[in-house]
Amino acid sequence: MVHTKCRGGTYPFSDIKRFVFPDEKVPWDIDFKDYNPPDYDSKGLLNKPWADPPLEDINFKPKWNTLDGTVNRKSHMGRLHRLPLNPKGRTGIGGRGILGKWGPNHAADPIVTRWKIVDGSKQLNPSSNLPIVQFCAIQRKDCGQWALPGGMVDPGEQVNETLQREFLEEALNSLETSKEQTEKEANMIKTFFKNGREIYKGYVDDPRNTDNAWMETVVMNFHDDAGTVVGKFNLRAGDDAQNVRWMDVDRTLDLYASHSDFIRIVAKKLNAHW
Ligand code: RP5
Ligand code: MG
Ligand code: MG
Repeated sequence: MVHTKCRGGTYPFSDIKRFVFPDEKVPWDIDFKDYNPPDYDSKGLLNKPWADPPLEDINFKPKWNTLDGTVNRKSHMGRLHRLPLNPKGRTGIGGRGILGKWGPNHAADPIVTRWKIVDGSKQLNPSSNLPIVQFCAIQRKDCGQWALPGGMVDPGEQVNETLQREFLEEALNSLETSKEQTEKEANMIKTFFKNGREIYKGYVDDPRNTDNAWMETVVMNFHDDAGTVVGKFNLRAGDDAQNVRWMDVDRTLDLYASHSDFIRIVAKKLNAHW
């Protein structure tokens, strides 16, 4: 499948228009002499501790394809070239836009699920006769779209730590909750997140992607089969999330970036309605 969400229209938080071209011109190995995308490297990234310097900075000597200090510059998608090139092809914009790292920007996405229960019984979809699964969805502050409560892997952080931290921040507002309450919830999440299933690892079709910088993620499913653990939590939106709720899963879901594709895999694996 070609990426679509990082093509066309105006680049997020800018007035820069992406170069527009048809699907068949996406792969780099298709000749496209007239390809002339604008370059954009957000000024907001200058001197940010979490962002790379501009590529022209002579002191910037990134080690691609390896763990460069605490920064993971290995792509899940294979080896990078000298100047990192989007592994899925052209996006209509060069530079790194508003993404902090040249090349892969690593994130992690937890899909926390429970069965839809009404009056004590599992709800089946009348057409498929399969049980309806619900997942914990957040509404992003940056674009208003519903999404998974995921986030960037901090330098030196393990992916399983990111999954727990982001869930606590975005779905349980740990940054603005009392220390005692957060400690209690963090401990429960730590135990609950021990049993996860890997759903996906790789490229994300994110609207912030460019020809030289893109999102990658590791997606894990944590399923509360009895609905007695996280399924009972009082969800509270926090950090990059303006809203949080349990959302019914079916094929009409229209989520941020590639998140609906990840949910479809979970629905199939749980033998739930899609
Ligand atoms: C998406 O952006 C990932 O799948 C993840 O959900 C998210 C990470 O970025 P922030 O939420 O930190 O903006 O590509
Ligand atoms: Mg976050
Ligand atoms: Mg986030």
